[in-house]
Amino acid sequence: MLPLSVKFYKFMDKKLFLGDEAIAQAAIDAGLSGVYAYPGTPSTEITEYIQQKTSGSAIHSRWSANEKTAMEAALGMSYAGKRALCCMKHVGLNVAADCFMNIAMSGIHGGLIIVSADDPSMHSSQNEQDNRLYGDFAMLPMFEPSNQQEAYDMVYDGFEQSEQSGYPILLRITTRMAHSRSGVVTRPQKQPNEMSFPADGRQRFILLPALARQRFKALIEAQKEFLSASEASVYNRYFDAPDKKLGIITTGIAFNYLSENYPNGFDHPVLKICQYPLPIKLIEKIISTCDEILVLEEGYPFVESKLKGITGNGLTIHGRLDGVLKRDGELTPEAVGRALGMKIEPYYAKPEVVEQRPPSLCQGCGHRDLFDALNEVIRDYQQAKIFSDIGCYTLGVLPPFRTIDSCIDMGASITMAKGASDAGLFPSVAVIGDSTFTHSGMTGLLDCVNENTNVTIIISDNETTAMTGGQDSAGTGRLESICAGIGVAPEHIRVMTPLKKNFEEMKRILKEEIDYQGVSVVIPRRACIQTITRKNKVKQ
Ligand SMILES: Cc1ncc(C[n+]2csc(CCOP(=O)(O)OP(=O)(O)O)c2C)c(N)n1
Ligand code: SF4
Repeated sequence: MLPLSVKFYKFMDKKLFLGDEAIAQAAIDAGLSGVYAYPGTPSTEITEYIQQKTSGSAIHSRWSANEKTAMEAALGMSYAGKRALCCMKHVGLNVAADCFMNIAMSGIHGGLIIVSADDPSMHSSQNEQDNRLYGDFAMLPMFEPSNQQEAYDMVYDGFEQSEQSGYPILLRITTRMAHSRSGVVTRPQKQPNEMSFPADGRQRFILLPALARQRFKALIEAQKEFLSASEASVYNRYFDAPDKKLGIITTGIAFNYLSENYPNGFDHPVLKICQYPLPIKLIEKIISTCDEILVLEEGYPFVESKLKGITGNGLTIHGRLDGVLKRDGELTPEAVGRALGMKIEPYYAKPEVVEQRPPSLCQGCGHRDLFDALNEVIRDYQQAKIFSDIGCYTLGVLPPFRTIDSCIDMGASITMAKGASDAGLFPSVAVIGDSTFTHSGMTGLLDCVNENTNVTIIISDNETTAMTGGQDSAGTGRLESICAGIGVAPEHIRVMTPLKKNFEEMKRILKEEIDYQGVSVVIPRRACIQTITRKNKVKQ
């Protein structure tokens, strides 16, 4: 049965929210004490919204250095009894995975919701991993909203559910949920929790083997409770319909896409899943009622694979694994319609004048001047390789620059340059941005310093996190002292201003440091012109 408030939603005032904003507003309304996050599309707007709406209040909302520090700080706030939200893009959960897997062991005290914003189709990511697998791996309860109102309700009620169960909740959204708008009814503002500490803190938060073994047993025991909550959840619903030749299981936003194809009601029974672990009884109901099953889910064939385990080989299951839907990429209402055998006309044909426009560095960007100078310098070295990182400067792969040779994950530029140098490569050069350097480049630099590796590390410092929209960068104003603190010789920390007029000086510095047999750091520093323009507009 739907909660009473849901029935009255249509009569109430609605606010038009992005999925990200609905999550943020719900957290504020639920008595949030702090959001901890590192920017990453499509999750960034959650924290930005909280920063905007709660500026000057006691709610913590400053960006963290990376996703792991964010999650650990959120856990600390929860330990002190307060409600915390922790947000990241999907690959961020890889960085925070050590903490995430172990929070499942310790549990929480104040309510903790962890948002993973996944990016199927890789609109702005290097992979399309589906973090429901992480939730399942950690054996934690998960929510996956089918619309913005559900996203709001899941967060608003989720803090309390998290406190009652003693475990965090993973809220998994995808790009379209994060970045599309719909009407949301908000609920009354709650007061933040007072500070308090877990009565059994030392039994839970010290994961020494003897205690951790107990905690793992407790986590296994808690699965029954998570399952009953999921079976009884208002977010998991069975819709009966006459044609039982096919039963359709949807997860998250796929329910929305299915509904678009059936404006007058479903022909086939539908099981909508938006809370995990999988509601086994509801699944048994649909598989025992229908001849065949179609699974519609955004991301990996997560439910589809599990279903094969539940049903054995007896039942025909369609989805991403048998090719009825594409194995990769986002779902769309059209793809869902086609999977159901409907004739789908494209809603909007692409006008002929529209051409593919590859992204490029902005005119006047400091990264451009760096690449121009670096290209000229490395021309003299036959073997030179440039290991890059993730940020605007990754566009240095495109013409006219074609400078970089790699881009794997945040921080990998420095460590890959190190490994290649260890293998005998010279010159081995890393290009990394200031925000990425403080996110996860610093530890790699320490490895280089400890072994006096022959690498040249270029920290292209535009004093912001430009690629995700110009958020503050954790090391602004302190990069030289950070590098010196890690142990780079001060005379090999070279700062320059990437401007055309300094071209010859830039080339000279780069060549000197490439030729130096040891660790050198070059910092081309000039503020991102887009971030400056945006900040100036806000000031006006
Ligand atoms: C683990 C992880 N977290 C977040 C992101 C999203 N992201 C990509 S690059 C980047 C930072 C870019 O800042 P910086 O290195 O300073 O380079 P800039 O874009 O400013 O040139 C972020 C946050 C990501 N790709 N991976
Ligand atoms: S947003 Fe800033 S850093 Fe990125 S390309 Fe444009 S000017 Fe350069």
